[in-house]
Amino acid sequence: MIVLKLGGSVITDKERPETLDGGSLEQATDAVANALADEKLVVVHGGGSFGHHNASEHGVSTTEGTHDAAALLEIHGAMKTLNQFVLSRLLERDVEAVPVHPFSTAHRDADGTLELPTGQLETMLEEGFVPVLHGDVIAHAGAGATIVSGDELVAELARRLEADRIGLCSTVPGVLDADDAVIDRIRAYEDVASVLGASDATDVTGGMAAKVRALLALEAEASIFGLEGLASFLDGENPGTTIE
Ligand code: IP8
Repeated sequence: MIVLKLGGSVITDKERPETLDGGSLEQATDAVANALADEKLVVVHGGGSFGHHNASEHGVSTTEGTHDAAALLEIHGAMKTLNQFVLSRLLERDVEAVPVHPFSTAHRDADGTLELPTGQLETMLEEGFVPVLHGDVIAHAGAGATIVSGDELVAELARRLEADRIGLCSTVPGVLDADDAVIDRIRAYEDVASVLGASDATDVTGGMAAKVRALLALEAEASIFGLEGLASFLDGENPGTTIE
């Protein structure tokens, strides 16, 4: 079972609001379509130029919530629009992709813990579907609703679905060292603290340090790679950086 994140910056044009990077999205969905044989796959995508600007306009983040339903619908609506684009590109390639919107399924407890039920995902996978989730807004006890990032969903899904492999398709070819060379393997955060910054604990929205920390905490191995590594990852190889 594979959990794959398609980074928002990979599939959208970050310079222009609500604009796809059509070529990259096609390349990514081609790789998914070519790889799928008997493998169970869950796809999660980020927001890129969708969702983030609406969220910052309304002051909503992973910790700052809102009770303004209109603001939530705007953020959620932007993410659903992107989700629809991803789904349609997958369907065009005969991937049986179906949407799962975290707003309707997940929530946070008062301490911020993400509660993400997976019964429907397990049934979808058993029935041969490819669930496609996305970063979203979710109800948050005591705070209205806050953002859940794609990275956070990936980590939680990997845990709950006991994923065998986790892949993060990013705009960089892996975790880079001080000379911009791809680091092959990371076994502990100390291995990379000097390049990623030792005091990055506040970065909860998806900086590389936060990604590495979250992935190190998981049972399964994870890979961070660029779009050019996606096909080989789905083929069972370890492109980019492997996080043990
Ligand atoms: O791009 C963002 O998800 P991410 C979700 O994975 C939003 O951080 C802004 C609604």
